[in-house]
Order: sequence, then structure tokens, then C-alpha cells
Amino acid sequence: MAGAVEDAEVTVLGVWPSPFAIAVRVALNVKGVRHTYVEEDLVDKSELLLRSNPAYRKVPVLIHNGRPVCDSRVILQHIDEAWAATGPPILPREVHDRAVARFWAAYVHGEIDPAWRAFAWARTDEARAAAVARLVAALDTMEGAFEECAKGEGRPFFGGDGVGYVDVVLGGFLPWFGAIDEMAGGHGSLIDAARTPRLAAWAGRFRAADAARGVVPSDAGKVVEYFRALQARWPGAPGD
Ligand SMILES: N[C@@H](CCC(=O)N[C@@H](CS)C(=O)NCC(=O)O)C(=O)O
Repeated sequence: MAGAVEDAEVTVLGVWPSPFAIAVRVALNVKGVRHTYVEEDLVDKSELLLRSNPAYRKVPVLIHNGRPVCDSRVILQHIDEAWAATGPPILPREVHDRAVARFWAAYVHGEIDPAWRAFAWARTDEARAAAVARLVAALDTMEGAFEECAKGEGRPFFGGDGVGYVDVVLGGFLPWFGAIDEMAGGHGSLIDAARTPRLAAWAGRFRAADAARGVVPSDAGKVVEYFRALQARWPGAPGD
């Protein structure tokens, strides 16, 4: 990557469709931090992952000069602080704007993440429909949050003029919204130009951003395939 920062050894452990790993990888790209990406197998985790995140054994993990940082939102804040002088900020600089961004990122993790897991591991059509309804309600709320975060008409991202904290946290889920549209069938699109016009336009811009290139999968069918294969090897919910 042109202008990439090379003063540190940075490795990300992830799986390619993980919303959380995507968020971290896009944020590193926003900052221009050169890093090595290591693809994990969630059913057969590497020793490095188990050693790096013994508490949760989950991806993503960022290993920065040999020291692991775990949990995507903690990692995103670490990236912002560790490379504060490099590239654009991930969290807004202004204190209140920063609190607002943290709130909406927490909302995504508090509403969209559990609904996504509920859909993925639902055993009945009713449970799947309830998860979709929760996702639709949360995305309708995020449609309203866009203006508050972007701070004014015409700003392209939740982060304003550039991709920021809420963009990467919500943007990581985009591949799954398409996959759920495909798997659920019948509810229309979770992000829809008529129902959520701001989010629909934002999603196109986020996917097209330089930092997202090659990191945000665009083929919903491949995400569905990954999920079905994981399900077959790992029946039952993996738990939070
Ligand atoms: N709250 C965590 C969630 C991480 C997470 O759930 N990662 C999943 C992959 S998307 C995982 O590693 N699952 C493995 C497991 O549950 O054992 C974060 O934000 O990083």
C-alpha cells in the first residue's frame, strides 16, 4: 500500500467473513498500517490464536510487535491510539462526537451482533423471522443515526468525510446482510434503497472506499457457502 507505515510488526488473526476482523483490517488500511493477515480455522484454531486470546479464543486478534490485543472494538481504539500521528483518525477528535461514535458502535454490537448470531444458529423459521425483524429494526435505527454521526447533509460516511469507527463496525456486517437476504428469502433486503436510503448509499460508498478494497467480500453466495460449511463442521451455536 502506498505510503504504508512500516515501523511496527503487525499481524491480524481473522477469518475472511468475520464482521469483526473486517472492521479491524479496514481500520488498518484507513491508517495505512502495513500488516500481515493470517486466516484462521474456527473449528481448528491455531496455537497462536489460543495463546493470544486465551480468554475468548476468538478472532480478531491484532498482534502488535509481538503483543496481542483482543476484541475488535478494543483493537480499533488501539489502532487509533498507537498510530495517532498517522493517517486520518478512526474515532472523531472532538470529545462529544467521540462519545456519539462509541455509542453507535456499541449499539451495533448490542443489537445487530446478537440478531445476526440468532439468525445464524436459529433452528426454526419463527426464530429466523424474529432475528430478521430485530435486524430490520436495528438498521432502521442506524438509518436515523447516520445524519447525527455524519454531521450534516451530503457527508459520505458516519465518520463524516472519511471512513471512521462506526463505518468499520457496521461495514463489517455488510457481507452478512447480503447473505441473510439470500438465506432468509422473502423479507426483501435488510439494507434497502426505499426503506433505508441513506444506509443503501453509504453501503455502496463504504464498499468502494480504498480501505475496504479486497477486505469486504461482495459475493453473498460465498459467505453463505462459508457459513454452511462451518455449520456442517460445527453443529450448534458457538456461543457468544
Ligand atoms: N466481541 C468480539 C466478537 C468476536 C467473535 O465473535 N469472533 C468469532 C468469529 S466472527 C469467533 O472467533 N468465533 C469463534 C468461537 O466462538 O469459538 C469482537 O468484537 O471481536
